[in-house]
Amino acid sequence: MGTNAVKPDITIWKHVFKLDPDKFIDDEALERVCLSGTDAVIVGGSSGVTYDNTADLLSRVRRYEVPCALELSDADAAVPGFDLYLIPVVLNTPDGDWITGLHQKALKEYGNVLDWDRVVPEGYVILNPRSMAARVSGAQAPADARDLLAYGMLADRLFRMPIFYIEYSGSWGDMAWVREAKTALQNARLFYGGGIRTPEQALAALDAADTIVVGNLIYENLPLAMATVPEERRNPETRDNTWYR
Ligand code: 1GP
Repeated sequence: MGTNAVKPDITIWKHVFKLDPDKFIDDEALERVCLSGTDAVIVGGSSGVTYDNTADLLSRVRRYEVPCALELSDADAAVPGFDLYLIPVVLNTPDGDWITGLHQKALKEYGNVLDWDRVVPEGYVILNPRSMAARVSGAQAPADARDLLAYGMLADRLFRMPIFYIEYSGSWGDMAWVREAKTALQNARLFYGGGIRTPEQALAALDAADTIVVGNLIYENLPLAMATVPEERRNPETRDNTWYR
């Protein structure tokens, strides 16, 4: 399970699929995801993620050329060989464990063996209070769009994080809020994830954010999930894959 020689460039990602190692996906469905034209596959989940189910999913995704990133929320599941390691820092929780605590503990153990060139911090704001991510991290949803915008400033201007991730996991978000938050960003890329269930929602989210993340729909309705990939990427004739490796 080698890492791709070329580091994927997150600044050109428009669409990514997020696969949960704790959920079953058969080989045929996985092949469709990996050949869909999506810019990358992110492996990650909020519960039931283990070293073994993460390593298993990586080895299966590795049959294809699509870049594969691990969104790491538990150091025990730090499997080597991913192209990138996305590290969520939850900006809207009072629980320091999810901001620096768990990260410091993980670095104490693995800091010396990390390929820092492939580590990408994500400034995360979790807006769906019923999501597993919110419950696990104790995230407190922003009260209004200006609250969210200030978190964007925190990620982009203060912490200089390359990704500001608006996470509505499991529910469709407020695109007016997303659009407003984007105005705070100078360098960070705005990721939006949550409740994308139709191609129309994918387009609306892409209009507000830089990169959209589609998760649950893969498991609920695969043909619809395929239809969320931007048209120019879906067609192998028009797709530019030169950056894949
Ligand atoms: C979850 O942002 C992703 O981490 C995508 O959300 O599963 O609701 O598509 P959905």
